[in-house]
Amino acid sequence: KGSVPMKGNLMINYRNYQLRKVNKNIVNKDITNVLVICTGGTFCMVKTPRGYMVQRGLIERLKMYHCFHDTEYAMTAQLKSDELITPVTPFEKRVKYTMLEFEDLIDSSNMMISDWVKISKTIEHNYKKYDGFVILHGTDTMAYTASALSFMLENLKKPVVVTGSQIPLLEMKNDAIDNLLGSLIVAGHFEIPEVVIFFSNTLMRGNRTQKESTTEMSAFCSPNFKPLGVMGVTFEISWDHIERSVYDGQMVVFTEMSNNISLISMSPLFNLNIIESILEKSEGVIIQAYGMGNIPNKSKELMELLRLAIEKNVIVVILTQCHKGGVNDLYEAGRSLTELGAVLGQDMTLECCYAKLSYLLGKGYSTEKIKKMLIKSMRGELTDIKRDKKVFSLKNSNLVSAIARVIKNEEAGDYKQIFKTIEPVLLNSIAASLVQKDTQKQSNSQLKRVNLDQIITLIDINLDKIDSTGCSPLYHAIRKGYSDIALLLYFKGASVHTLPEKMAKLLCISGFKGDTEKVKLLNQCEADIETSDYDLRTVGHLAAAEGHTELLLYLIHDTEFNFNLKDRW
Ligand code: ASN
Repeated sequence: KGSVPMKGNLMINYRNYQLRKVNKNIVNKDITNVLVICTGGTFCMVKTPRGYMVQRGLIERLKMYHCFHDTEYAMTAQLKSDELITPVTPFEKRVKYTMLEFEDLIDSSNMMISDWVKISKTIEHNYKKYDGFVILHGTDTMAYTASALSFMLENLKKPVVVTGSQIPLLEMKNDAIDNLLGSLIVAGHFEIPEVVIFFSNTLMRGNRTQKESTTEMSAFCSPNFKPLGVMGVTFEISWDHIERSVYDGQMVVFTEMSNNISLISMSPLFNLNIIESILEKSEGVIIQAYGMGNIPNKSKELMELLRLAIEKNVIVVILTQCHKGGVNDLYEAGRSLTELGAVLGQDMTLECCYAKLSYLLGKGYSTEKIKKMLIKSMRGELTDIKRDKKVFSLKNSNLVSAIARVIKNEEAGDYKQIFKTIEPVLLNSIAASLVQKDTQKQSNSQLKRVNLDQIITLIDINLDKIDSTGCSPLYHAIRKGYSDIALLLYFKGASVHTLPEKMAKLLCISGFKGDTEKVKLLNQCEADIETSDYDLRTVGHLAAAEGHTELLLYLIHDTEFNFNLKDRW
């Protein structure tokens, strides 16, 4: 064994490992299937004496462009009349797409709940047949639709890409071609189980977007969340930020959205009579407050109106008028409102807040449940910094400012030592308050899980921090068999990082011992379970050699394990 060129082998293995990891997110087919649902918008408009108006017949227009339809290839491919096929994409595939043009195309300013229902039902109806979906939509209400769909399409596992254009396809110079082509590439290639907007070469989480420009080609922004991808010569996607549903079940569509929601945009000209009637008639009220979430709290009348409304179970959500950032209760002028029972909408966009409230009210949940869900991220729509002050206050803690001071002054190499010192303190504080709060006996691992969950939400830990041995926290949790901690980390977005030789060792020992649970955990957390050791042996080899039937059956039935991998001998 000593003569085996270990390093070389490992490098090859590592390269394969990386490659496989990347490919995991790309649809594994030569021709992928996409459904394009055309709802209208400038994309399919023409100039008329009465201004721009929608016009049907998009499929025939698209057929004129080689980039949208490879006529030569299409002749051999026996396509249906509503099907088109692209030339070979940069990812060496072709995207075959069906064009479903709605009977009544609309300027998206006419978009209503019934249209969202129509779009989502169409997706549900065709869900199994296609790898991804593109929705052609006007830009005016695109951010609303993308936000709404992100909630309505529950348990989504396929990409839904919403796009449109600022200039019609029919005009000589336009942004329609690039936007649709990019969207077809996203929907046809990538396993992004989210509702996204692709516009002006940028891929954004739909419920984080806003239309920011009436005239520029880059009409959309994502003020509080970085784009998920940028298309240049290459297509860079931030895979770590892709939101994935944690449930295994089927995609289901929720359609009972509520429209009993109003907006009060605070201004020094506020009118108590108008505010009173809004509060009286709505189930949910969004207050677009000043700055960090402040309102004119010196007005006793205004505060009394709000207090009464909240008492009557009206859901009051506070957002900011600022273009960036979220709200909090740093100022008394804002805190007076949360003390009455209003909810901080964190860094949600207005469009998304409407959609989320509409969804939660439509579900008919209790006021308490709606308030709880509003501050939690359900589809990656807000930055989830849960600050449960009763359990542990970071704000009031001298400890934290002391740590901050130390970290500022220390060399990077001392971080490890600092973390070693503060970790037990954090754990103990949280554990102590939990025990006080809940005298029921909890199992050790349950306590650990809760603690870790709280620590992760309390402080901004980089979950993928690699230690000096090359491993991430998730790897250590799996190695030690803490399945609850491992799954928690995984669902919070952590990845399994380690050196390939360590991964191979862990897998091979598990194979040797027949430790099915560990292999399952590794697979669940998306580790590459085919990683092999220096003899090119895998968990499959070891499980077979030691006669561990349960593990083998798991590998055969529940994973895509490649049993054709050959070892050196
Ligand atoms: N008014 C158009 C729409 O929203 C604007 C556009 O698509 N650029 O349908």
